[in-house]
Amino acid sequence: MVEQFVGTWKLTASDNFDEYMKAIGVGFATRQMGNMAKPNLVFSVSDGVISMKAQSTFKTTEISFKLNEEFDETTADDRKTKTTFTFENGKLVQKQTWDGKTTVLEREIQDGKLIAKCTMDDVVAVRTYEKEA
Ligand code: DKA
Repeated sequence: MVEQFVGTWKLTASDNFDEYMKAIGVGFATRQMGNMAKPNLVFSVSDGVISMKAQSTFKTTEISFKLNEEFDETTADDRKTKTTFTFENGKLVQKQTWDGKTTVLEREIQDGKLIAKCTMDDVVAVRTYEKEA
């Protein structure tokens, strides 16, 4: 159920994120901002439309989408991607393709925390979010 993601989540840990950003082609200056940012992730669901807002001092992005339907996304690092979300085995899976490349971001709830696993080729970053009271 995607409803389990609904709420506001705060980044509390980030592992290998700089390497992930390098792997997707993010330049040095933007990586510094990305490494420092402690985003809030805000999920809501209404009438089958899921909204995901990532708020930080660096940038705020918001996307709204339906599962299994491709849409155009502009990412925080300004990639223009074709993006599709699916829900598989309890994981919300975001597939982004651009310039012949593909990255996958899998989000799931584990022990009450939202875990985001970001994969680009053989590079994996894991980011942990905890729910705001
Ligand atoms: C997450 O949900 C993963 C966010 C991935 C963003 C990649 C681009 C960042 C550029 C600053 O935590």
